[in-house]
Amino acid sequence: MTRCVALSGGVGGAKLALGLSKVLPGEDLLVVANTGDDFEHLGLTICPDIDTLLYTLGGIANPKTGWGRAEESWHVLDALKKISGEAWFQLGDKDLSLHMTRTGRLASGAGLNRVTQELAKSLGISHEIIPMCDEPVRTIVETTIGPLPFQHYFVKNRCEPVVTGFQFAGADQATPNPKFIQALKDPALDVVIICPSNPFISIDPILSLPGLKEALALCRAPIVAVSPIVGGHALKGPAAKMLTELGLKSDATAIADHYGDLLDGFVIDTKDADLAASMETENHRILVTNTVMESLDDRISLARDILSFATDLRVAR
Ligand code: FO1
Repeated sequence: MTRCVALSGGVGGAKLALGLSKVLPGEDLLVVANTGDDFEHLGLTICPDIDTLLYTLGGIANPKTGWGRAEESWHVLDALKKISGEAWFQLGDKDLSLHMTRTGRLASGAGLNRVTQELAKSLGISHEIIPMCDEPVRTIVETTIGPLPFQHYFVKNRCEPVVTGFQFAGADQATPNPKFIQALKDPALDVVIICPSNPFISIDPILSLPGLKEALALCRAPIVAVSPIVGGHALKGPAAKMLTELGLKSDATAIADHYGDLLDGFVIDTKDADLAASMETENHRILVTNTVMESLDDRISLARDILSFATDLRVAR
């Protein structure tokens, strides 16, 4: 029975998901991956956040980048540079084997959820990682130079264009993963954790699925988000830059405001302890702890802190 549902984007979310996987048995953790970053590239379906979670929980992630595989080789990419020059998105040889397998299975009619379970099994992962839905949802970043498909904004343009908004193409036609909805309805669920992922591009695509916000509002377990902003800066990626470009304050408060009433609890870093008093309300409790996950021990101790915070929130209800 699932006791913890974690909503995750890529690298930051996967760090916490790994910590949770070290303290919870397989049947007690369900990790829901954002698929808004997915795209078709070189004829392959690439699902970066699912893959970052698979590689991280499978113990084979590239420790430097957080995405892609450790001990990777780049023969195909080198050959591609000579043939077509289409090498802006770095796909390693080992990583390619996963994209090829997924694309083949999708072409033969298997859904993304099923394919993800098959890939997780092949990597020996005992915790469940599921895509937010089977249908394609594609994040479009609206910028002052026009709308950009997510990976064109993120990788090709190195997050440089000024952001004005976001669209999640296909979200209104998608059905949230039934496992996800079932877990939210489970009376034994202890907590929903929104990982320290970018709220605009990693979590909002999940929240944009039909009926999802309502399902979260009806969920009896506390909903706890972890700030991806520490000391006014994003630990990784463009979250702080996006906040500023959208005219918002670049601090943890803006993240809590973004999620608003959805949250029962919010986790901020010790560096931001001075923000806690002004953020805490009766319905919205604050946990101050170390959220910077450099080591495996950091990931595990943050996971434990959040689970014990969730227990307090349940008792206080
Ligand atoms: N991120 C980059 O910044 N540059 C890349 O070339 C790149 C390649 C890549 C390949 C496979 C994969 O699963 C992820 C990859 N990422 C790359 C990361 C990814 O694009 C982003 O981190 C996520 O979409 C944001 O969560």
